[in-house]
Amino acid sequence: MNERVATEIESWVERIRRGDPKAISRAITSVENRNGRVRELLQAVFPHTGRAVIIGITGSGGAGKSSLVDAMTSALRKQGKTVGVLAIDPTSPFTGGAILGDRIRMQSHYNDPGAYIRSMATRGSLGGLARATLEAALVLDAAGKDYILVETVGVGQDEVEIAKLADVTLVVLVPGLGDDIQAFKAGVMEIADIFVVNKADLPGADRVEQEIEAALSLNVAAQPDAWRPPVVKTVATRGTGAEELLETISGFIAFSKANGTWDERRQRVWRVRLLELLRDRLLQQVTQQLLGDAALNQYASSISKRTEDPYAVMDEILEKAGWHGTAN
Ligand SMILES: Nc1nc2c(ncn2[C@@H]2O[C@H](COP(=O)(O)OP(=O)(O)OP(=O)(O)O)[C@@H](O)[C@H]2O)c(=O)[nH]1
Ligand SMILES: [Mg+2]
Repeated sequence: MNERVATEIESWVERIRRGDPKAISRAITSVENRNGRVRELLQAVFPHTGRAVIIGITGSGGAGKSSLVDAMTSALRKQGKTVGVLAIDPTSPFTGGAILGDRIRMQSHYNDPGAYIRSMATRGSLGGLARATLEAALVLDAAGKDYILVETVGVGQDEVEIAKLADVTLVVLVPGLGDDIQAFKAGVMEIADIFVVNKADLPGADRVEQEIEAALSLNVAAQPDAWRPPVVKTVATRGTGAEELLETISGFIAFSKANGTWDERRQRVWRVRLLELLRDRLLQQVTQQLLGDAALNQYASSISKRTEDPYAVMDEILEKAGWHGTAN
């Protein structure tokens, strides 16, 4: 990195750390698009991170996640805490960044410098969303946000990956889900630290709570001293239950810090990310240095014609790259 770039990065990080929304936005856009000096930026940002609490909020479409995020933000701001919100939108990969539509429901916080709100998408690359979310959270962490609220829709693989990044994961359910709760169960039970039954003003909230409790008691695998996810009822549109939810979250944080799972979880996140970085870097090196497009096509062609086998090709490529170990 030359001196000019280093100075640029330095002042960019400076502005991020002061909480400058423009600098934050530009950083998150770089993260989404993998453009600019994103690697250098993240490296410079990293020493200033590790303090924020990341809260993941997931649940089916329309469950009231955004309303809940809004209510939680209000309650946190009342406590003097700063908040960063990332609304992850895996369904529309091309809306990237700028859209702060109705889905976010954060109108009341737009002019509050203590709350930064952003919707996020990645262009094209499937599975890149978890990485981008983690990196955007790093930016907000460096910007001094006390809490980072990450909203994701549904329980697909991408969402589960994102939920696993969070220090605390809330799963939002609503009355009237009926059989959906069954379908929901499998993917959700393992990631939920706290269940939120939102729309508790509608009939059937108690039933959802009972169903969750029933499902939890079936979870025989749970250790006796493990955290049992509590159920908190909310009416997000009125802010009802938001304070209780924050207290429950604090309780979970204290519990998992005391029994070590807090650190374990963060360690797991970085283990996964480190392997990804390594894989990306190694692949990039190999493809850039000795496996250009033409060579790759050549290999693929001879493999498909059965003049070479793919395993021998692997060995050949690795040998050229200077790795002589035998693969399994
Ligand atoms: N009755 C009632 N309606 C609610 C409550 N919370 C949210 N809603 C309504 O439910 C609808 C969806 O709310 P959102 O907060 O956008 O839900 P969401 O889960 O973020 O939706 P997506 O992001 O589209 O998945 C809106 O019309 C809200 O006004 C609640 O506690 N009670
Ligand atoms: Mg929403």
